[in-house]
Amino acid sequence: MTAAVSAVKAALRNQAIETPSWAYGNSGTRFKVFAQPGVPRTPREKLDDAARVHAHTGVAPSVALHIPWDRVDDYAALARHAEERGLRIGAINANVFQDDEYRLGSVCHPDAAVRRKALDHLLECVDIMDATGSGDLKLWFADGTNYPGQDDVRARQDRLAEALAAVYERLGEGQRMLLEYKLFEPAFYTTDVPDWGTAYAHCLKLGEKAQVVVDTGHHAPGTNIEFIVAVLLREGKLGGFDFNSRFYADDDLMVGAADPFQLFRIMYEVVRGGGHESRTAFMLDQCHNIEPKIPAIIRSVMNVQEATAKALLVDREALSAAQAEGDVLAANAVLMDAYNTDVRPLLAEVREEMGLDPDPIAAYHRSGWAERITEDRKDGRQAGWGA
Ligand code: AOS
Ligand code: ZN
Ligand code: ZN
Repeated sequence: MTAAVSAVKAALRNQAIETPSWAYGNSGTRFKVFAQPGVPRTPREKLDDAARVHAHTGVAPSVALHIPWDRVDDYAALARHAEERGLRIGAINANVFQDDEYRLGSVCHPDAAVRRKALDHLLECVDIMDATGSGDLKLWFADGTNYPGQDDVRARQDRLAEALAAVYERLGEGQRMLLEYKLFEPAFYTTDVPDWGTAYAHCLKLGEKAQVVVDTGHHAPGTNIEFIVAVLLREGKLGGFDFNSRFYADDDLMVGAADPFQLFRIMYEVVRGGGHESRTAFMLDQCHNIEPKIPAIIRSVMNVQEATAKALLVDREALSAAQAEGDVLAANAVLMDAYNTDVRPLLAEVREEMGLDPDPIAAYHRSGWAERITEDRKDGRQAGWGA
């Protein structure tokens, strides 16, 4: 094995992909949520399922929580439940969009009382970080307006800045605030954090604990996401990803399903910028509405691994030489050679070296877990959106 291949394998072994608790629960569109057998009823059962994903892939050691969907009385006990299964609690996702009071927004709402309620929730999420050992607070705001003139767009930015500053103040040692942007939806005229520029401007003012999250489904069609990734990494402001695929808008389909080439281009910029060795969080933000959830999450983890392996295989020396010579076609060919490499045998080897089955999905199907949870979780209310 050449030194280069062993370095690629080491990077793949050390990769960590975070799975979202909500992906294990029932989900759907506004038209219909299709319930699936065996779906978890509690946050603990979501962690039990996440532990299966980690057991078969070896690279999914943390789980993002969503509060209040994952509300429990004792968060330290929940973290211990995770630990006993070889997991840790990842990002705490705040939810300031599901209550009636938030009709006109949360931290940007014109009424100070609503803003206070939203801020209290964000601060509570930092308490949960303390209790669970989580290092990241993930903030996505549904705030915005639907009609020109509905509210003062600049005043809303001031309110947002005020809330973010109060939360930033509360962060402890080693804790980060990750600010996620999204072009539109649920607001259709203005969104208060619509793009990476707005998120970056707020994070820059706040300080180094504040960083931007790139959700791959949150851009206008045709946006060059890898360029955003390159720029944010260069500025030390790429906090992490919410990975998923989109064909139309915020589809939340499996990462790498719609456009594996885009995922490769993103991962190449991550590798180029040292993001795979830094604290950049590689999180999934997906919902599995019609496909079986655990195998879909395993498939998503594998898709990220495949894109990463291809990105790591880019011959950087040959690429630099072609770029320096201005040889457009040769430079492009270097990237395409890496993208067109079948990395599945390499990943199978990596898994075997980690003591895992080379085919995680087949191993999951053989494990009997799906049959077991279908049997064990017959009674009680399944977890789903808002629960
Ligand atoms: C919403 O569109 C965002 O992607 C958020 O990350 C959100 O919190 C997550 O999708 C769960 O609803
Ligand atoms: Zn997201
Ligand atoms: Zn989203």
